[in-house]
Amino acid sequence: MTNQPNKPAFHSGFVTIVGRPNVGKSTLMNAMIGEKIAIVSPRPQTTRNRLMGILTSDDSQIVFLDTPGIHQPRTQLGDYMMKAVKDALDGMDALVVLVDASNVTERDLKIADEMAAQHGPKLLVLNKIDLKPREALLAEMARFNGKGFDAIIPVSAKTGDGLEELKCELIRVLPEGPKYFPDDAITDQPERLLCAELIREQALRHLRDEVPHGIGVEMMRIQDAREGLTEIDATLYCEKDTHKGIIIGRGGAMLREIGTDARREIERLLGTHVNLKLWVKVRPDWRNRKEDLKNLGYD
Ligand SMILES: Nc1nc2c(ncn2[C@@H]2O[C@H](COP(=O)(O)OP(=O)(O)OP(=O)(O)O)[C@@H](O)[C@H]2O)c(=O)[nH]1
Ligand SMILES: [Mg+2]
Repeated sequence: MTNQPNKPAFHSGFVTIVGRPNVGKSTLMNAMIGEKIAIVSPRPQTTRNRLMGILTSDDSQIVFLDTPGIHQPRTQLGDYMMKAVKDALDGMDALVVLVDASNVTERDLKIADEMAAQHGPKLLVLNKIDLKPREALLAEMARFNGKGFDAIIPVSAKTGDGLEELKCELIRVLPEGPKYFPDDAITDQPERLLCAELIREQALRHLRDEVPHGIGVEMMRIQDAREGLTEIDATLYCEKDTHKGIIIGRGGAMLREIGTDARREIERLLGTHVNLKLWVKVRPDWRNRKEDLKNLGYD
């Protein structure tokens, strides 16, 4: 191979994003990639798996790993989620600890302390600065001084403020390395999982109280029916008969709304028309049942 002395070094690596539930980890990853890879909702514990988002430029490839929000698990699903966090910390090249600048808690400080033990470069990123007056931001940033972070970076995943700085900083701390994925790859998630997540996202958006936490989506069938049309059958799991009634709604109105909005999102993803059929099934305590967890991809 010929030497190319003027070619700048290529930097690459895996960047794990961790933090409390709801601080905006998934929103941040989506904003960095410029595509919707992870679903987002105002409810805590939206993300249940380790999700990958790949950002490739001329001189770098940043592979983000979005993770479930760190919490005290109370179900086997919760245990699975916390294991997903642990696994994503294994072998990473850099760590982003994300906090909500408009609501920094003792828990965030504790997570920041715990993460100090991790090897490699660590960035503390304060998200949602669009919600925080500039003057008050400095004081929040100062709370993370002396905890061993290589940088403390304020951003808004919503407005895009600070994201370019974050990208530059990540490229700076990532090692020289190969292009792990092809230029056009943005995630490693299979289509059927992305579709199931888009259905769950609409269920999270439309449902209230404790119902959303007990929702799981099983893809029963996804099939190219003919040119430009995909047929999808999916089952929404819930934990109680009363929840099933709420999900279906009066005369089926709620399930129709969830289905219509999910179909629109899936059509955008697949670029085809979609015929989406949804069923609702009660599976008491599925979040503690191995077989059910496996069917939903949480294994
Ligand atoms: N105002 C504002 N809201 C944001 C920002 N980033 C995320 N949000 C909102 O915060 C909520 C949570 O966002 P998610 O991205 O789902 O948070 P998460 O950390 O992935 O949450 P879990 O998956 O539950 O751990 C959503 O309602 C987002 O729209 C931001 O920069 N500014
Ligand atoms: Mg998330």
